[in-house]
Amino acid sequence: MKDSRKKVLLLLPQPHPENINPGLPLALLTAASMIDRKLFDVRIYSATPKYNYVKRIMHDLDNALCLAVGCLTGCQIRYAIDVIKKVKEINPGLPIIWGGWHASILPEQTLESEYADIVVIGQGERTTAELVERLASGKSLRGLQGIFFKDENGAIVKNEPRPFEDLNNFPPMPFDLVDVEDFVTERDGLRCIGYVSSQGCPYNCAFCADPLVYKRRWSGVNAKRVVDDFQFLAEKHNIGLFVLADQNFFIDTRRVKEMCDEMIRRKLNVKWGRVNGRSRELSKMDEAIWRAVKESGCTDIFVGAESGLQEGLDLVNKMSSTEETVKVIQLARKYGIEVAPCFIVGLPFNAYDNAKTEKQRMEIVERELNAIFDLLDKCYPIKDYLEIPIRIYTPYPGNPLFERSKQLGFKPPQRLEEWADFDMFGRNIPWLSKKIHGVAIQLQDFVFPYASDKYMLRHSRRFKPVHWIFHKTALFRWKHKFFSFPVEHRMLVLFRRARGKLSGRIS
Ligand code: B12
Ligand code: SF4
Repeated sequence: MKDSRKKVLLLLPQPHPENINPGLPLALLTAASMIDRKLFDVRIYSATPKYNYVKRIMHDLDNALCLAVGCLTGCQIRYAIDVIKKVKEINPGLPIIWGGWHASILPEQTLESEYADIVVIGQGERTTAELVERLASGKSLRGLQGIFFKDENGAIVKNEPRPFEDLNNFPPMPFDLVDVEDFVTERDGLRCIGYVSSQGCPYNCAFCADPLVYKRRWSGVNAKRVVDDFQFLAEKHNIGLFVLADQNFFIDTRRVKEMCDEMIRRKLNVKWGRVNGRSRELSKMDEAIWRAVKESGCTDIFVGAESGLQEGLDLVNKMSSTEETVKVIQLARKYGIEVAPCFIVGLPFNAYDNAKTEKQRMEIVERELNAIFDLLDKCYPIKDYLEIPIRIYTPYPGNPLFERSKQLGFKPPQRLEEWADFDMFGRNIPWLSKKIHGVAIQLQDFVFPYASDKYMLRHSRRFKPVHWIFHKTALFRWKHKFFSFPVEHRMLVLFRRARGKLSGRIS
């Protein structure tokens, strides 16, 4: 019998030209979790490589109620617009909903675009469910909390925000809406998948998008439910490693302990990791919790170290100290857990106000870099780190450092379409010279990964001799802090590009 239910189409587009896989679409699964599936045929499309999402959407357009897209700031927007253009050629009247990070931060500007009719702001679960019900019944969208929309005359209507809700009020993640197998990757010989156990963060770091979207609220799924999900995915899909997408996992340490204890009690033979934490919480965490974290299978923790300078931490309002970061790195090692300290370079320090020459600007970044190097050297040799993510500061819309960046000459995009071309990797920061940018990229892409023994173990199976040369040169560069003439890094970039083209990943 023909399914008479209207289709709700939810899309997570390709995030980046060189990254065609956004992973398990956790945001869409949660946003869809409260939609009544007796009434609606919910379909999730994700840009995973096995999946021709554009073709599938075009095929599924008949009897569709709406198309809803979720995007980060940056080029993912372009991929969303490409699909919307195609959809509009076939069904120009189909309501187009935007949700997720970018649209939540800039809802009005998003709606000013011809490619958006409705924006879901912040948490998507309840709002999306109510929205599709109203669209299906033809009821007005006025009064529906948590959305902005365009009315019949194209004027933007701003409804009241929806209060942040406890995640435990929502149903469990509806994994059956996707073929989980499509999103399983391999890491360290384990079948690996993404998972998220909390939302939001109570802190207010001046560079971060979280306070804008979640207004410093935080909620965590209760420990039992997290472990139930782990167990289900382990038993049904043979998942051995969960990569946690939580913004700040260690906020409620009691929940962490309960989760770990429950995993140990059930003898779940799985690992979990890449989990984000803040130096202050982690440096103060009870040793019994550290032990439980390790025993339950935690592999690695990502710590927002951000800067090696206290002045940098104060500028970003991190509310932690460099000493606390050092302590966490040492504590994690004590418990046999890898730790990846994440840094930002090119912060818009006050000193730039008086730095008139290139030389003066270089000195500011050099000081910043040297402080990072000192912090790392204080803990253990560079080859023993698992990963040192180092990113060039990029102003995300709406937060205090974004405003500060404008004072230093940063020109933000003014339209949704322009954000699609916005570089999320710091190439548009006016106070950073090309040379410094090159050093930061070299550290991020070449020196830190290749200097690490663990990275080598993980990645050099097929290209051992080449990687060995890279390893030695990265260690040499680190030892002498010599980052000029980055020949090997250039070779690596060319090599990757060629491989990407051969495999069809890069066009
Ligand atoms: C997985 C992930 C990725 C994936 C891709 C994910 C994707 N959406 O395509 C990859 C690894 C590719 C990635 C890359 C990057 N990411 Co990222 N990423 C994440 C991460 C860890 C998890 C996203 C997620 O699934 N969350 C879980 C869901 C449940 O939460 P949620 O997204 O908030 O969704 C809720 C609502 O927002 C809403 N919602 C979300 N989507 C939709 C869609 C619809 C239709 C509706 C109705 C509602 C809705 O409902 C959901 C349930 O309440 C987040 C951090 C985080 N915890 O969210 C960062 C995060 C989204 N990433 C971020 C950044 C900065 C990046 C990078 C720039 C990092 C870098 N420098 O390398 C790159 C570049 C991306 C680009 N555009 O060029 C920022 C976003 C900043 C911004 N303004 O967009 C975040 C918030 C991290 C941070 N605090 O800085 N990322
Ligand atoms: S602690 Fe992390 S998630 Fe929270 S505001 Fe700071 S950077 Fe953002």
